[in-house]
Amino acid sequence: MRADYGEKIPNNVGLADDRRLQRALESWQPRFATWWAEMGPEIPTRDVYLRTAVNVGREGWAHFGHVKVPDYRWGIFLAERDPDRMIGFGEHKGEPAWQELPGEYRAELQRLIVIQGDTEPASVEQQRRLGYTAPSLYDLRNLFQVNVEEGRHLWAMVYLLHAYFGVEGREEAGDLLRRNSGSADSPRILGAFNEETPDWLSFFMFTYFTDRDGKYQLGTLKESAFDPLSRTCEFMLKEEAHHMFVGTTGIDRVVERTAQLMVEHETDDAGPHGAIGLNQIQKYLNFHYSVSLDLFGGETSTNVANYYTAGIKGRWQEDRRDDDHRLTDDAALVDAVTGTGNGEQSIGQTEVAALTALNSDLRGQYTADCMSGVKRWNKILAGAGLPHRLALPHHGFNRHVGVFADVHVSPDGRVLDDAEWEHRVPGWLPTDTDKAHVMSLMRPVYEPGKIASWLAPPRNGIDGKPFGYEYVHLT
Ligand code: BYC
Repeated sequence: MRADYGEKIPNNVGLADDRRLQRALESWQPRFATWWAEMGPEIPTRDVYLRTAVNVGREGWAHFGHVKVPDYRWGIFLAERDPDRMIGFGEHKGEPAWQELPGEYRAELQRLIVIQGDTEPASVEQQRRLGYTAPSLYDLRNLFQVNVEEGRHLWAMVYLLHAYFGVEGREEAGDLLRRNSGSADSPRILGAFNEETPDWLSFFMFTYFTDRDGKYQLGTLKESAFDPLSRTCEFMLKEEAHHMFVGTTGIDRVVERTAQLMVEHETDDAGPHGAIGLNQIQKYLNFHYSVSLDLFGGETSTNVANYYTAGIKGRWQEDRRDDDHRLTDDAALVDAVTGTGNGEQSIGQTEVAALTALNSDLRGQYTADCMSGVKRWNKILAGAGLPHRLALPHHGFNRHVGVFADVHVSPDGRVLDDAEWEHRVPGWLPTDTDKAHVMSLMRPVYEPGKIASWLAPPRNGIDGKPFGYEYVHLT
């Protein structure tokens, strides 16, 4: 279906032909606008050079231009429908994908869509003050880009709730704007989305590690038998790639600058020279990776087994898996913490039904992907002639969900007692001193072509424009 851009809500779902749905979404629209004004990016701008999704086809789906941010055209776009699409896994494998909501899975689908929807505005809330400390106009523009697209992803989930879940869906859509990140009374659903993103190192880590959880979760929902959800997630993944690019290249640039100053000053600690110490980068990495691992849920989960069997949440790249795509007779190994005779605990593995191990399966795919970033950053360090290296901590480190929630695990994978953990943790997670140092570097640089001291400029600008382009006009 062609994109209708003349509508109040740009869409390619034929909204003009469904007056009830159109009215419902048009009544949600001003609430979104109010939320954006109150909880979205705080820094006032005249306009920002933004990408706007205008279509879903291969021949080009986005338009770039300076936009007044409150006038951004948040639209509803689903990837094109494949009329022959079949369900790829679970007990309905081989049946045609569902175009309508199946009554028996209504509650589960609603829950998954609400959890997904809840993360999108949460991240905007977490990042709302970052504009005041942007290290360059290029970075400020990227922040706005990420924020407006998270807003569009919220629209994507709100569309599904309104279109398929009746009164309950409309209520849930309202609640997505009522809950707020970090709120004591009505926090966001998942832990990582109630953490602060107070500085740009945290922002780059968040877009690298937490947005990457988004990539993997959306990848599993793209496999869903519920075709509207699948098509929605497929298109969201397209936008998501830029968010992770911001994280990957952001951390590249921080590491590059730190390495440069370490070499220049022949020191292990570039902190006193206007950069972020490598040790501090490692601690921020440890924090964001471990918090993001919690987003995969428990190592074993009956929820995930039920989702898979029902056909509503698949595996990452389901069609590339060489098995029966039902998994009813399969086993898998998952992490387990076991006690030894002398009261000590160690980390091992235990065999469980493969269906219940799917959170672990997805987490494993995610970790392998995260490793590629670490390799990149280590190449930068090696290229600078430095022997130092960054590393992912053990997946049991600093966990609050799953089998590791009740034990302390060191970054190298040893179970520690409380006393050793307390003693060692300041060396592994950002301390108040580390945070204060990073914050002290967060001074805004709004002059086109200029960049803050603590990171290198990007290799390329956006949409073929140079780094020095006026991506943002502040008021
Ligand atoms: N915090 O059976 P389990 C993104 C709860 S990010 C708090 O293991 P399950 C984005 C769980 O709800 C991607 N609670 O859980 C990134 C359950 O509660 P009940 C977001 C948690 O269901 C950046 C209980 O603990 N999308 O898009 O197998 C910027 C037992 O857990 C947490 C999705 O997550 C937690 N971290 O797996 C913007 C996809 N983890 O049932 C956007 C949709 C678990 O006992 N969600 N619990 O009351 C899901 O697929 C699953 O719900 C989860 C959890 C993977 C999150």
